[in-house]
Amino acid sequence: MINDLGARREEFFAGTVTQIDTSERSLILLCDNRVGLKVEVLSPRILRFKFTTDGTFSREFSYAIAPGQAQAPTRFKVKTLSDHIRLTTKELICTISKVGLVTRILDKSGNVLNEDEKGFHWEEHKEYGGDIVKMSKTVQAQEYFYGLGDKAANMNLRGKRFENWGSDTYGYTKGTDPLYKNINFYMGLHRRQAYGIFFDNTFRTFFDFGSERQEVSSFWAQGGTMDYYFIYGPSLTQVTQQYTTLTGTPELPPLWALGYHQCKWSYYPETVVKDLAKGFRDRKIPCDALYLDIDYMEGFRCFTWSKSYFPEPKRMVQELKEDGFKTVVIIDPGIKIDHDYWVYQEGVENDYFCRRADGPLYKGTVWPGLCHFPDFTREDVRTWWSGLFKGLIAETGVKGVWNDMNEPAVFEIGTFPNDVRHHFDGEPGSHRKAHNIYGMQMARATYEGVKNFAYPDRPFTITRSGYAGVQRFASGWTGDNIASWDHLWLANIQCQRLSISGMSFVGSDIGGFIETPDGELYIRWLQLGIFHPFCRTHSSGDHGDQEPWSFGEPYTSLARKFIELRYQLLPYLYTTFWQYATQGTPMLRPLAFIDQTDPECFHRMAEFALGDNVLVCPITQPDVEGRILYLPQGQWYNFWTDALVDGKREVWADAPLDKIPMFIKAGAVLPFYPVQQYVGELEKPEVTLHVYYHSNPDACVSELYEDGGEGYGYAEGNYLHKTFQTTAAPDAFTLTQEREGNGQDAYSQYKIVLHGFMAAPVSVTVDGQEVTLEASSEETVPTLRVPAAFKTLQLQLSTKA
Ligand code: MIG
Repeated sequence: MINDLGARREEFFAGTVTQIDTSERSLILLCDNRVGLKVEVLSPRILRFKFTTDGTFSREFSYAIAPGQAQAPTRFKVKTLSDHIRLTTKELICTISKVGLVTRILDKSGNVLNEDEKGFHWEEHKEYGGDIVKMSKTVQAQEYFYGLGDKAANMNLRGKRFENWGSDTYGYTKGTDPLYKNINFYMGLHRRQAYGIFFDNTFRTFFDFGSERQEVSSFWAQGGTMDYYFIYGPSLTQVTQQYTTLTGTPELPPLWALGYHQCKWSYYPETVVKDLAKGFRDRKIPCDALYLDIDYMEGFRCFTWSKSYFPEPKRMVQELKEDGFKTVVIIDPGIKIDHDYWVYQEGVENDYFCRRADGPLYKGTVWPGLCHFPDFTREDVRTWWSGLFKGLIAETGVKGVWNDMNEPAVFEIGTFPNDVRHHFDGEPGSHRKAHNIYGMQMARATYEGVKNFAYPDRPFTITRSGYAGVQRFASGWTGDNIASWDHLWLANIQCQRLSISGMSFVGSDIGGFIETPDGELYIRWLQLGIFHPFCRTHSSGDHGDQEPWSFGEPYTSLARKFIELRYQLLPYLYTTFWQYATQGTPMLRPLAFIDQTDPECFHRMAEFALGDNVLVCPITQPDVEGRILYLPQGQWYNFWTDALVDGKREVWADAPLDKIPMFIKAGAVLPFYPVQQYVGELEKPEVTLHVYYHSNPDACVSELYEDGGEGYGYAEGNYLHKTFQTTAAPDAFTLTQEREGNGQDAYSQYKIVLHGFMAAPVSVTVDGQEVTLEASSEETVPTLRVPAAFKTLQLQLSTKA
């Protein structure tokens, strides 16, 4: 294989198996040339393959894998045959050749899911030592590839090569690679079955999906160990779920974090921030969070405040809070070399900063000028960093922290030189090994600090860089994009891809960071952004204003309309987040995740679902009145018109500038809040259940998860998980509710709005009691109110069979 070092070099392969051992969880094979393979059986569907080239397996340590993953051992059988060894679990068959350790994984019916081409091989890294570890696999017939985090490429990765080496890619475009995040996880889909591969290696890694040779996919790293997990679905959603529970899920965010956020580089001084806040409230445009970018600091010194711009930060933050705004501040890893600066002093005194190979502290130039950088791969350094947030969070009242520049980015030379040393939590190494996890460990330290000082409130953090598993510690954004239609298209793909790669709490800089959108582009972007779990307008600020009202009418009213829709969708978004937090289910779902049996869905990328019941397709072109999109199988209601549309075909959706193509699954129950200017403005917001008719006798299931939206009461059972089922019979329609959890309803009644019913029902009973429909001139669809604890709502229909 021609590797990234550009030359053909000598490659080595496994020899012949001479020793076979099994333990409770693993099969261990050793070859005559000291190459070894440990196959660990994590579950009937998850196998881990870890190789050695010298007879000893590296220590069991991973930044990616969430702690507490150890489960009861899984039963498996091992059989030695003439030329191979066969391991079987309840779901999988894995064969490993005795010569060369070439593996093949099949489902229990014998269909090949994944097979090695050459399998494991390596070459020596002549310059740095260690192995360049490689794996090659056969591309299956009609195989599609997905995943890999933030890649700015088509949804299907086939035919392309990618690199993971976190980079500050200001103004990237489609095709720029690598980007900010390093998520070594991809999925393959063929013969309607999906599997995933997570390559847990922190060195610079590469993934080739038939780019170098059409029939071969491969992945390799410039050091470390060939250590990968094979995850069998069979559905794509199950693959992401298993990967995400392996590498962890975030805790539930405070509900306000799902509101609308406003950011710019930078809002200062205080009067500007106050005017901004007033701008939202005066215009009645909902907003929950305002951001302070690097200019809030004194000379870009982290954990300080500019005395001239923000003389009394605590008072300002408190005043913003009284108006419903949460303050989020940026933090960078670079600590200014300044002998009079306490953070610098503490770092030097305790030797917390990274050093060069030959001993001196590493110096790099970023915003503050020359800086040292904490070694976040040391526990004591992380603890110190966490403690630094006391002032911002506990004393000043800041509610969230935004981790930037943590690839790590350094002016002029890009990142740290390779020789910079890192502790790597007990296995010291160079920046080559630590680069890709540096940002994640910064995010981790920040998260722990914010969480500690925010308690009993919930923490909120964001990060630009990260490695697999970073989702446990922070939400993310897609970095320095551009105010262009191409970038709006990209934002859609990148957020979906991050979501299926285990990181759902993501969004893009709405409107674009670099340059300024016109009103039309801004509104089209916002229309997409309200469906992203993280919803923030951000801009570099040096070209023009980018507030929802910066473009004048009709744009201001349109911005308000869509931000209001975001606030109405909050109970649905929160439920979708809860599914992600508890089951690893991606919040944004490409069509391939919705129907794995329909090949048309495999390459579609503009359309996506948010959660179980909402399908969206953004407009990413100027001056259009709508677009063609593909609706997956089933029946869908156009959200704007309530028209019922059959899926599994292309449809035209009208979408002048005041609409985005948006469809609701027939049979769904969609919970809405009333519009609020910020989360918590209404003490007891009434939930409206939008019920969408379907004529199916099989139940359609929708969920609603609710808790305090803040604090940890849910851990004590103070939540309500409601399951709604809708079923149809001739002349009748039933909605049932089941409730689990000890929480209290924040409201006594639901408002129920009936969509898609040909006529108002002739009678309605709620738990046996007849109720009347509300006669309201405002409502164009039948509406009623029912007690929040209702069990069965029975609608008698006369006209619709
Ligand atoms: O070198 O803090 O991606 O969101 O506004 C630029 C200033 C540093 C890059 C971030 C961007 C942020 C900006 N930062």
